[in-house]
Amino acid sequence: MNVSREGGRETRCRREVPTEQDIANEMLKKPVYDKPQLDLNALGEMGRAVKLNLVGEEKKKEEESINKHQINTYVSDLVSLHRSLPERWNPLCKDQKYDYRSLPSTSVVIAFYNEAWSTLLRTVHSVLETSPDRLLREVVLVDDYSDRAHLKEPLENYVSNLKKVHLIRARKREGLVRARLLGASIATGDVLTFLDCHCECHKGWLEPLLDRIKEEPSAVVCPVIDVIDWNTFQYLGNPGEPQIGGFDWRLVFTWHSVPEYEQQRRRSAIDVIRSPTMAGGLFAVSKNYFHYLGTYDTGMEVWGGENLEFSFRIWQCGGSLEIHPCSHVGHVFPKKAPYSRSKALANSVRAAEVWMDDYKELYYHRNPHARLEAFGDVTDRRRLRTQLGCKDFKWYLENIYPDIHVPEDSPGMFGMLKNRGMSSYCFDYNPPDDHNLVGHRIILYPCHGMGQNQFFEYSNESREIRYNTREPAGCAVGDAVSNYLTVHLCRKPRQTVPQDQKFVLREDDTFFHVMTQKCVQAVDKTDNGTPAPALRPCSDHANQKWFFEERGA
Ligand code: UD2
Ligand code: MN
Repeated sequence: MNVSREGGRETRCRREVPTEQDIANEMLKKPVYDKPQLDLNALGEMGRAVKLNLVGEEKKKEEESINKHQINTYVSDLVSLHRSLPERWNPLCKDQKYDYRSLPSTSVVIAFYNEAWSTLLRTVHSVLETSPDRLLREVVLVDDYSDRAHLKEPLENYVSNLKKVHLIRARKREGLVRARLLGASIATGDVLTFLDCHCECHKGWLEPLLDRIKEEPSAVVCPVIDVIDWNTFQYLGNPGEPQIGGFDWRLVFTWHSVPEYEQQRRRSAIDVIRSPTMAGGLFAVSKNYFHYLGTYDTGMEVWGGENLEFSFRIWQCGGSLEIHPCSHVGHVFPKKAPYSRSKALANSVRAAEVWMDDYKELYYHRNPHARLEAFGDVTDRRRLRTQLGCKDFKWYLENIYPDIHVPEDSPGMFGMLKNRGMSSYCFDYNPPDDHNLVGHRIILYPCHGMGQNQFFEYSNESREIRYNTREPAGCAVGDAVSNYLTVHLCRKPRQTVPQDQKFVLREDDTFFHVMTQKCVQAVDKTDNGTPAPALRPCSDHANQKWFFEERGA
């Protein structure tokens, strides 16, 4: 440290003189390519939103691009393939020092299907411009049998001019699982790092992942996934603390805040965060460990389910799944799915059949049609589970995901909630989206037998009517003012049931609401015209008699 004297006072000069070690380290950090000079006037630079206010022909072109890719590729094409991003990591991450000489090397594997030119190549350039040359063995691009012209010769020519980038092609549509494995099969690095084909890596994203795997080879480590807006390409980042992954009983992946017990386990704000599940697309894993764990279930087609399957397997078979708060990668979440994902159901069933033991029933109850899905042969995957001596799903729930609400599903007390009077109508709850789960009215809707929004469960013990297909679980509340039923978050385990959530299912099949001393009645003519269950003085009326039915007749 430099010390200078000024008028007798000692002032410490903040700037440290770099040591030889620092200079050597800087050299080791050098990326494969340097980012070109920053042009702050360029569209979307530093992750800013692009707003164009187009009219006429150009507006039409923009709309076409959105219809084609479900991403505004008109805007994406105008943004530099080399743009810089705003800093989104915890400032402490900056001070982390890595021993570059001993970090494992990695291959980045990117499978793509019919991806737009600029989103794909921005991913590639971003990897090359943020990954230390010393650590990156190669980028493997796997074309999963795309049929768009720009991904043929033009792509081949373009990448042939890039250092360390290999392009291989599947001979038929493999789906993301087998496409990724195809890429992994030619990867030479110690660690496999998988990315989706519409990502942008934040400065310093790679080192934390590799450092953690060096320390713990059985850790599978995900970056924090920052959001890139599909329309403006604004780098939105991730508000506040990173979130962890969970799932609900439809086997849909969900995000959650980091639970208290995990905050306490961590030694610092930049320590890894254990996560019950991963979103799926972005993670690093030691190649050896990936093989030990049985890579992926190659019986999974196209899209979906593989992320939960791999998450269960990692934890149940002795590994750990973690999110590193110092590793940030942006991902463009499209407006909606850009291609058919019809195989997702069979993939989820495979995951349930291999890893969930009897808990798979909770899934089937909420998705009766999943029970009928042809999911192929899982003998090999079950054998793998035995060979690796993996723990059971009960252990996983209790130890890795203790916050999930495990439904009781006692016989005759779950399924469609039907009415004797309005006999073709069922309880139905349809929250607008998963971020907006509670506070809406329960309605009556023609019974469809598909589970999901019409799946309810009654607990004899706590006297709650639960809507627990999604996570966190919801409970019916009788509103004393409006007399309608809404859904609120259920109390936490061990907390007492609020009075307005207590419904006694009596011998005569009525639901008696304890707080208002009224009964739940199927009402056809409501204030907004939609039939709904409502609280009315108890009577003998058939519209006050309810029963559960597991599946549509
Ligand atoms: C998420 C994951 C994704 C995957 C999926 C579940 C993130 C950010 N994304 O959905 O990686 O785990 O959940 O399956 O965690 N692809 C192929 N062949 C196909 C279909 C897809 O190569 O038949 C590629 C695709 O071009 C992309 C990657 O696989 O690079 C993932 O597909 P996605 O981006 O459509 O999935 P996403 O992000 O909606
Ligand atoms: Mn994606």
